[in-house]
Amino acid sequence: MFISFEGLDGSGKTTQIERLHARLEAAGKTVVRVREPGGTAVSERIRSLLLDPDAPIVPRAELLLFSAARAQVCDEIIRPALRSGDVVIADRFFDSTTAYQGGGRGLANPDWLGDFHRFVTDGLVPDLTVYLRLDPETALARRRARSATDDRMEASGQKFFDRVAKAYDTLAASEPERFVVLNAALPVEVLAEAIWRDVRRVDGNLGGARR
Ligand code: T5A
Repeated sequence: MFISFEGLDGSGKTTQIERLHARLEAAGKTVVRVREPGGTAVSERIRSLLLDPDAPIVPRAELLLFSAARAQVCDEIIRPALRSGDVVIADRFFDSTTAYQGGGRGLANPDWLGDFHRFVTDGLVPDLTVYLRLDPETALARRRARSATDDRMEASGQKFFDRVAKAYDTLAASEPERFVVLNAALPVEVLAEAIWRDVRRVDGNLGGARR
């Protein structure tokens, strides 16, 4: 089973992934976690470039770099883990590129990006995508509470994040079978319960009802 988490910076993905990871392991599953960009030696190097506030990157190069990091983690980590029967949890996947580069940077329409993502991932699509929906102001406040400095993406400005949030909403509405949309302002444990219910619904072996 392949589960991805999506949402604005600071929406609570890491917090929820940690909880889901623990629950899945307690249920006897082997869990492989990846973060995007990252997860392999090459992808982590690309991550350093992409987040460095002192290295300007033009939007087309940005889209290609995020996608290059993804192609590597797909072949090196995600696909082998799925073949072994492990559960893979990804902190972001191609929906981030659609929302941030497609919506935020205004680079490409979703049709073009859909074909491009299929090429990059060689057809790999998450079974379930948890979208933690949070308004951009609250997301910013959470980031500020954690750190006073921005990485290169976080320094893109609030209008950028407004466009990203809008793109996520459009994306989630266009694929209601794959996306679960949750209000990320709810308490951590309430969200964790809701995510666990959805994961069990998709994976009948965990004791939930399949949809
Ligand atoms: N990017 C990425 C692209 O532009 N294109 C792409 O294709 C890809 C893959 C990655 C950056 O790259 C961009 C998106 C990003 O800008 P990153 O460092 O990996 O950068 O950043 P994020 O994935 O956004 O991770 P963050 O750590 O910033 O945010 P999280 O993981 O969503 O949030 P989390 O869990 O760390 O929580 C943030 C704070 O909120 C609190 C937590 O305690 C923490 O302090 N919190 C809550 N508070 C109240 N209520 C809740 N329910 C809470 N849940 C968490």
